[in-house]
Amino acid sequence: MKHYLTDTIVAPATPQGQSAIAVIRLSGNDAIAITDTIFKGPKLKAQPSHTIHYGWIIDEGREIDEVMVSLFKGPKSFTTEDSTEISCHGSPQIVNDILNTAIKHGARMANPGEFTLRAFLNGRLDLSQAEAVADLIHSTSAQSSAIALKQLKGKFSSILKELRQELVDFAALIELELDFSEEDVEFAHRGKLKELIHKINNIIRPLIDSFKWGNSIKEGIPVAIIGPPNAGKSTLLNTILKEEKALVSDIAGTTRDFIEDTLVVDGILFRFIDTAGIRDTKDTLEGLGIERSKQKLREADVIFYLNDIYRNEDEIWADFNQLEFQPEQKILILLNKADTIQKAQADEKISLIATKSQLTTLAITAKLEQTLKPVFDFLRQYINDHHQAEGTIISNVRHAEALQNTMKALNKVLAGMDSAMPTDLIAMDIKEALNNLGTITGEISTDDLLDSIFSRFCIGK
Ligand SMILES: Nc1nc2c(ncn2[C@@H]2O[C@H](COP(=O)(O)OP(=O)(O)OP(=O)(O)O)[C@@H](O)[C@H]2O)c(=O)[nH]1
Ligand SMILES: [Mg+2]
Repeated sequence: MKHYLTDTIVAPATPQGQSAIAVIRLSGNDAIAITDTIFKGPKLKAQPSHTIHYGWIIDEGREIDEVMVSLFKGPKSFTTEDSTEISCHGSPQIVNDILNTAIKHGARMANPGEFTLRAFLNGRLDLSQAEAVADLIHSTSAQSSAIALKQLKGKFSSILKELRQELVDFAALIELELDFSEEDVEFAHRGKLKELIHKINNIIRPLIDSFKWGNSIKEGIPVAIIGPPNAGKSTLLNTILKEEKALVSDIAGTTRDFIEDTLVVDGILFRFIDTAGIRDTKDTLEGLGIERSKQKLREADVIFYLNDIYRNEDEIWADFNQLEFQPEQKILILLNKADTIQKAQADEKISLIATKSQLTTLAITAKLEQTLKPVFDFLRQYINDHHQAEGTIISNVRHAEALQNTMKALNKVLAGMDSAMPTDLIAMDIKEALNNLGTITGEISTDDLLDSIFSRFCIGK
């Protein structure tokens, strides 16, 4: 078991680069003493916690910067340890000088996420809350930060901890039965255990189901733009992103590899993916690109199927039917280059395709942003149909897997009871469920798990 230390760590808490203010934080047994050594101002050790002090950072008599120091005395700090935060001028040179001075006087450069790791190890946050801190920092839309904030507040953790405690109580009774095995007693009421398992399953099933939406919100809902070459897929991507992201030309087969970027629509992150035009080809490279288009088609939640509006509708329909869609995918048919035909003709085309496909069909001019409003309305409708205002949404793949494994183990317990399996085997499955539940909040954790979680954090968090 690796030993996590209480030595004093230091790191910048603000990004590299020039800014009005930069913050450097220290945490650990000597955080206040080290800061006192390098700070010309009031003696921090003698000051009350949660106060802020004006002074200078000094390195062997040399003034480095005029700063404000915030003082947090343990256990009422983020890490629960003694901590200080030095707010200095936001120059990379000053930040480096202050870091080096702190290190010279006994601090150590913090590892990524080490402040939050300490908060977890010292019981200030559980593991899922610590992960929520990282999610919050990395969130790129109003919805993903809302999910992270909810998780940080600990509702999800407290639900799981309560369930786990109830199961622990049963496990203890079952263990007791094993101790008295030759006496054939039943301490753990089987009917009540079944009830509890059904209750747990009923709570974790919706959590597992919420993961797909939660993950899409976190990573961006994938929208694949698919269609034959030259339909204007890259043009559409560029107009949506308001950026010349993809190369556009009248040569069929311009886009060879997929190109993607994200955009927030009504607080939800979408990932728009432009793909190579799908057609029969003998060109090896183009063929590889088309394979990737089909892969993106499979992975997408939403599909924009794009075609030239003047193309024969039987051909559009035949091509459409060649594609393999997944049942839960939402498809929008777009007939592009509406600027090239009369409105009446366009309307007729739309109604033909819409009747055949029973799908929303829109005429657009991909290069004109003002024609795309109905496309964004379609996405808004998609959000409305999927958004769960109530209930907890999980967005972390680790949590989803642990919940699935919990449910698997619990179903084994149920099956075991129904087939009168020996108590010791049932006890093993209960333990398996407890372990899985425990890994989410970190009641059960290993160094490897902690390393893999916290190494993804930024330095200084
Ligand atoms: N008139 C008109 N032309 C358009 C429109 N959208 C795209 N085009 C033209 O259609 C041609 C093909 O556009 P792209 O965006 O490169 O088409 P693509 O679907 O990405 O084509 P590939 O990458 O080859 O699969 C270009 O000459 C565009 O200028 C539109 O709304 N109206
Ligand atoms: Mg293209």
